[in-house]
Amino acid sequence: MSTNAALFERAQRVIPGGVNSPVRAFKAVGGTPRFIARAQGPYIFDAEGTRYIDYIGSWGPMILGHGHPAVLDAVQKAALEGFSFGAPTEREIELAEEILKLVPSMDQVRLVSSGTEAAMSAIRLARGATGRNKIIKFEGCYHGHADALLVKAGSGLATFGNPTSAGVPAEVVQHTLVLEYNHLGQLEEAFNLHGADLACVMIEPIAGNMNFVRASVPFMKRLRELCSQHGALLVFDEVMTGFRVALGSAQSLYAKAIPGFEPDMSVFGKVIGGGMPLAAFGAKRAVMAQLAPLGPVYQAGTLSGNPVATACGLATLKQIQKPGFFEALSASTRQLVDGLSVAAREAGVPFVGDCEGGMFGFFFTDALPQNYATVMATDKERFNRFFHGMLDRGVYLAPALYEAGFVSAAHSAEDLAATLAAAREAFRAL
Ligand code: HOZ
Repeated sequence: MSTNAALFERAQRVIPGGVNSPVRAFKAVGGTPRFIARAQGPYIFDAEGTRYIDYIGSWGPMILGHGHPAVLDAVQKAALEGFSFGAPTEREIELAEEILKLVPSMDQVRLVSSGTEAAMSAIRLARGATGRNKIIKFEGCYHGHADALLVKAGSGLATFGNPTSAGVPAEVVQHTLVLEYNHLGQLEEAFNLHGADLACVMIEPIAGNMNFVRASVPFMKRLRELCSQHGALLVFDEVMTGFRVALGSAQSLYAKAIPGFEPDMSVFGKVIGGGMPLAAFGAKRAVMAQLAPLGPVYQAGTLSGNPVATACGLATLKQIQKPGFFEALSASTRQLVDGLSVAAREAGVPFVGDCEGGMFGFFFTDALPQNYATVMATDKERFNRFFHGMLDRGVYLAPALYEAGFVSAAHSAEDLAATLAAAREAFRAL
């Protein structure tokens, strides 16, 4: 049997850093990444045969847990019919219909293969539809790794962003303005200065890439107003939150708090593919009509709407619509976050957590952070020691403090109790 350490060494010889996506390398927390051999329900098993209760769920897609029988059945049937045709299928229509039924802000949706591709295409469409170039994003919100979105704040609101990655020319991000999340003053000022040139504002309504931070209702309300006043499209990146925080996604939560609220465009991934490479972006018909082959905005993909991926996504979406699904998932997630908070308090550890639907986050600090800077000011060393304490006790949390966590419908009361027992020990050991 190969050990995780031996596999990591072997992987590093042939794959940069030994991983195909950086956070998997455990660089933030140190130690050896676990190489996963298989998964079932709420558990993953590494190459050494060790079982972990999984709170990553492939970074969100596995809302039903691993290997759900109905999903497996759909995928197996689809695979027998063919892996990829590069031609339209009826299943793509079914998946699009299902998504649109649950997200009334969109009339049409285009299926693609990854969240990065969906966000990148949404920006291009927003620019094509408005005839404007400038975009706003928020510090700490991650929208995949398209060049224009790998950007941090410039020196002021009149200056645009700086690339956060080598290989991204400054000219490519010269139209991207980066603002502080939840900062109303900056938002007003940015629209005053650039409103007439803005194609769109892209936002994670609940940011899942700086752990778990909600956009406040007043902030979202004002953002909606400003976008409407200035003719900029409000783009919701729901790759993480879509069909994960509520059946209607995060936008349904804001619509409850802000009468008539809806984004102009939405980006989805993760849950809609059920663990297969599938993502989507959608908007009202007039905007989507700008997209090729109808309109001048080009976008395409050999594996877009892949028949096996659409079968997986469709079967997953069917399950999450069963009566009581989100109530039960939300209750489990709430129980986890509340239980962790109690355990931390008993151990005298400053700790705060939040959750919505099946998505959660926690921080080693006293008050919930509202933006990237306050997330980064939380206690990283404590987080790292807690992460390893939990891993050693069979609980697999995200290996970086700036990532959200995910609970699945397969996590039982016993799994949650075992997690909290491990947490009590891990907090005491901090
Ligand atoms: N984009 C994910 C972090 N928010 C990482 C995905 C992965 O490593 O699978």
